[in-house]
Amino acid sequence: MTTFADIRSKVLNGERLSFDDGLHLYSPEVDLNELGALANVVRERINGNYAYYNINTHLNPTNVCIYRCIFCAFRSDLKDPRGYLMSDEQILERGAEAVKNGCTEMHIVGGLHHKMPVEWYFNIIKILHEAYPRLHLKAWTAVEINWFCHLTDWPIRKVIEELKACGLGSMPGGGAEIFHPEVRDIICEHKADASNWIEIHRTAHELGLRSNCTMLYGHIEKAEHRIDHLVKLRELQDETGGFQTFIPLAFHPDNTKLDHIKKPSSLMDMRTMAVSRLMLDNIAHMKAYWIMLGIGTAQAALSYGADDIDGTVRHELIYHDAGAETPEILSVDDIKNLIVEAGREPVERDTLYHRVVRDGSEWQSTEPVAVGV
Ligand code: V47
Ligand code: SF4
Repeated sequence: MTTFADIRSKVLNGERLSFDDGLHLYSPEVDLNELGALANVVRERINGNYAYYNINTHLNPTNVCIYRCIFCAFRSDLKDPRGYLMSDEQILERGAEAVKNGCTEMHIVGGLHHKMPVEWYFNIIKILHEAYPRLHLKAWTAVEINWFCHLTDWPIRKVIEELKACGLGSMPGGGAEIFHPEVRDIICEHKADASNWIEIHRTAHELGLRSNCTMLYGHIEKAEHRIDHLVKLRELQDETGGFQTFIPLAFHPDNTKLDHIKKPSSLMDMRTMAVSRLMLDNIAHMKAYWIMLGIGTAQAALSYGADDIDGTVRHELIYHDAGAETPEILSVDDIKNLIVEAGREPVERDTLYHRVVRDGSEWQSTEPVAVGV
């Protein structure tokens, strides 16, 4: 029978936790503060006292989506007046705004539009990269890549190679949701399944792209589904080492088909961050996405396993459509202050975790941030 004391000694000796250990960490008999303190040991072993942030912006070129994930408040039907599709001019304006505001990264994801050909998605990367070559384009989740394979009939490798040639810099971690089919078949039955999602990230890593990974929790899944998900991510990371950051995403129910479910409590958010830090012993960074957690919980999470707070985040829609009450943007000073208030040292990073040094409106990426994973 697993005990917390056994788990603590494993972690302190640098041993890997098993599926059953992970499950035990979700049981109410494990004290949250003790769990957080253990996750904090690992967090500080890997990232010291640093807490990373970046200066970034989001672009969601369309919200029209052929899929109907039941947790999603962002999507729109083709004929719904809420539906939008951005023009090339609007997209380039967003690029100009990002560069003017000192952004180093643009995070691009959106719906799978019923009518738009694959060239439209590729062209977004191409025109932004041509106009703003220093802006890192972290774009298209595995779900979108899977859709591009469907539209072109090309293998995953060719789709990613073409996107790289257009200027793709890395891939965000969205679309992972919960891998286990008992949950996935209910919440997003049509989209890329677990093996597709994993194969796409494996191929991206083989082609030299880094990517992130996520888990959407706090809806219909149980602890065993969450641990299964984390173990699957850990296995791929053992193979490729290509994941940079894990982002646990708390479900926001407003305006979704699951609006009868209460959003997870802050205590659940903290527990999930800590369990993730302990299970994912081979992923360097854990992100407390402040937009989704709220600022207070994100600050506290910096002592429960998290070492990254994402960025200034302009134009976020996915969480705000689903009822997030956080501001739509934070200034760089706000971000730095919230990190300092949490007792950590703020470090601006670029998407690939190089330290960013600024001099007025100029910026340079310098050495990789120190990581002990
Ligand atoms: O895949 C959608 C989630 C994801 C809701 O890679 C929802 O750096 C909660 O992946 N409540 C997209 N979650 C966002 C994402 C992300 C965010 C920040 C940084 C990075 C990164 C990636 O958002 C989707 C889905 O899991 N999502 N609707 C909702 N109502
Ligand atoms: Fe479409 Fe993504 Fe929303 Fe699913 S989560 S309905 S794929 S926009």
